[in-house]
Amino acid sequence: MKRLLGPATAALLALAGGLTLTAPAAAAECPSGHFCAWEHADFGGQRANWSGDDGWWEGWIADNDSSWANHGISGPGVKDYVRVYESAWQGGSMTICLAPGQEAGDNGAANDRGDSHIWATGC
Ligand SMILES: [Ca+2]
Ligand SMILES: [Ca+2]
Repeated sequence: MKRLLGPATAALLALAGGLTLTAPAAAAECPSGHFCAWEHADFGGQRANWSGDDGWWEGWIADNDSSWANHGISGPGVKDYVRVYESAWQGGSMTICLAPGQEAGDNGAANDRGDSHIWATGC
């Protein structure tokens, strides 16, 4: 029964009903253990997801990231925060940093700027 009530179902309901996607907490569909970034705000459009670091995002998501979710798994000494940077290989400024479990449906300062990210022990 649990599977029937998953995020895919919610997304279908939202599409079918024309409901707003004003999201409650933990609304983003992002695999456990992954950092996800979407090309549009509110977790819309194509999604990129990574379980590890990436110093050079693919072209379609680089400078096109508009919402983010950190579904990393926490634990003692685990790098469970995600830092996103404006240039490749953690160059330039940090555009956004997500705590474990944190989701951001939009962020004006970080919008369409990310080029790389690393997992870290803090922001
Ligand atoms: Ca975008
Ligand atoms: Ca950039």
